Amino acid sequence: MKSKKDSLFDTEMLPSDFVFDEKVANVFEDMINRSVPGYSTIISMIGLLARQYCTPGSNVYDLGCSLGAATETIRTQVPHGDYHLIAVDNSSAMVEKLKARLAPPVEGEPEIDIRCADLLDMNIEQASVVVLNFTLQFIPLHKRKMLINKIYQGMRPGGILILSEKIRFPDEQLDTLFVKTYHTFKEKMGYSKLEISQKRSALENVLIPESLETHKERALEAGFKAIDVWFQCFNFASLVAIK
Ligand code: GEK
Repeated sequence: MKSKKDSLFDTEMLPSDFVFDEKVANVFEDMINRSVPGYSTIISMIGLLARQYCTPGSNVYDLGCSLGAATETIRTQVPHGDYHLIAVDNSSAMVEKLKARLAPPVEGEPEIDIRCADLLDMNIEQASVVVLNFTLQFIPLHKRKMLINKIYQGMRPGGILILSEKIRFPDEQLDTLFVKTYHTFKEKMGYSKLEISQKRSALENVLIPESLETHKERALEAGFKAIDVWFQCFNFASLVAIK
């Protein structure tokens, strides 16, 4: 079913923090496609990456799966069905919607193990592919190191972590340039100045971006052998880290 149009912030409202509730789940597909430059490209490429890295008998995790876009692309792209695909989100509205809209697996594809849980409490084990597609940015800063360490510990050697994030730039001038350009992008995608500014305020305490350097250092400290950016558009980037 096609997502409804996101007009959640189009009338003046009292400031409050953004939450992933039913109202957001109902418009999520439209919201993320019009708010994250390159989102659909990133989703397709996650499929191509998973295809190469998903090993027989392993677990594949989509952490903060929302409506399961990454999960679905993995399921269709990985050429064998010998793996366990786990999609996790702590928003019950997202999980219910995902369960309702998910097509049953075609022959040879695995069932999807959908869980409504806090990813911080999840056991990660025998993972060949772990996806954090615009999720880490919502995890409190002081818990991020512990999470990346846990993911690393739960991965098979040679496994891949795909980490997509909104990023900030240490250079103030560049940061301003990218944020401004991003807001122009949102206007081009049909959002008004009021919608852009109200959404920005709602996300201020909830979505905390970090620099690429911070993400890279944290992954290397956890033990990952290599990490680099494979996609970037303004202040949005996706990285791969190899164990
Ligand atoms: C996609 N990956 O379409 N535990 C589990 N889920 C969480 C937690 C947590 N602690 N914190 C936030 N979430 C998706 C898009 S959206 C990105 C991810 C965005 C979930 C939250 O409920 C939401 O569904 C998701 O992380 C972030 O490929 O909205 O910008």
